[in-house]
Amino acid sequence: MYSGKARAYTNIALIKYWGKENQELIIPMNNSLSLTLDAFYTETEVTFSKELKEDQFYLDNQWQDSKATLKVSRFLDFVRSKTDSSLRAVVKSKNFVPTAAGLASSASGLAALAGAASDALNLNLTPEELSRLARRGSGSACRSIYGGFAEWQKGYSDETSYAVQIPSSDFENDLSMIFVVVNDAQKDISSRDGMQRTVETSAFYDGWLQTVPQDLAKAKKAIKEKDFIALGEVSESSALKMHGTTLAATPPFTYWSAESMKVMNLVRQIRNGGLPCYFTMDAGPNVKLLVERKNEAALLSAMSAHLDAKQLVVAHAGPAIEILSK
Ligand code: 2P0
Repeated sequence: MYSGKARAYTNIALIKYWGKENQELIIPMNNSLSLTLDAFYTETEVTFSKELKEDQFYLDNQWQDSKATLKVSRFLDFVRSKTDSSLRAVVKSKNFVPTAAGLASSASGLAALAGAASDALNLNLTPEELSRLARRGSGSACRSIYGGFAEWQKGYSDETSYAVQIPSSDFENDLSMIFVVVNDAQKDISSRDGMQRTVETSAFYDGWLQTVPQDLAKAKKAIKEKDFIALGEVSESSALKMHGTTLAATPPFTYWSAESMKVMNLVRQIRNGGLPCYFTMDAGPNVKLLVERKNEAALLSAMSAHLDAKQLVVAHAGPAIEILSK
């Protein structure tokens, strides 16, 4: 028996990843930049054993059927292909998500799986190698190998596409991210399908790609100079442009709901009232707010006037992946 365990924290992109150059290898069309958070994480234990005939997957102590196990099993096939092992595994994952938030993350899930599986088989990977491995499970997972700010450098091949740490002089500890949960229902279009449809059909996709390098440069400069407003502005702009591409896809789609737009308008109103705060959104209707930690309480109080306190979940910068078994 070979066992390994890891805990990985989710990350939220400030400069978004949206679209693949190579779907099989998960090489993205553009670099992205993220903040790893403390509030949502996944703990995963992987045990390879010759007693097993097939891979088994338990999520939050619930046995998962073959459909749910497929993504895990495909990832393990990839890990097995890198070693001499053909052993099947039991995978036990737990998602730690604040009550009622209803948010699960493929970033933390696949990063934890990569960490646990490589630990079980004693692969002794460097952070870059682990990031490359996590990338094969889910693109955004490659950024969850690091705490604080990370940049996924798109590269041009399996060997050259991985995330790196962005030096920040602890700027991430000056920040808070507030999740505004507007709907925890299953999304209609997965991010994987949504980004592919956009790459193939959106009239706005080239425009999106053209602006990414300058946005990335602005974000890195803002981090270096600890310039919250510059970081907030470019993050909000990156999210809006990414979501703009979906409207010009065929068939068109959007992840926004009426409630998401209400929250975005509220953020603009609060900002115009003098409190610096910005929003970002991913492949679902929930909105994430970026605010300086010193203004976290003020923003929470302003938002609570319009929303149920249960809809608001606060997160701060989180650590790198942790290997727990040794
Ligand atoms: C991101 N998203 O940068 C972007 C912004 C959603 C919107 O990465 O197909 O689960 O497994 O590589 O990483 C979500 O997509 O997709 C995502 P795959 P993934 O965070």
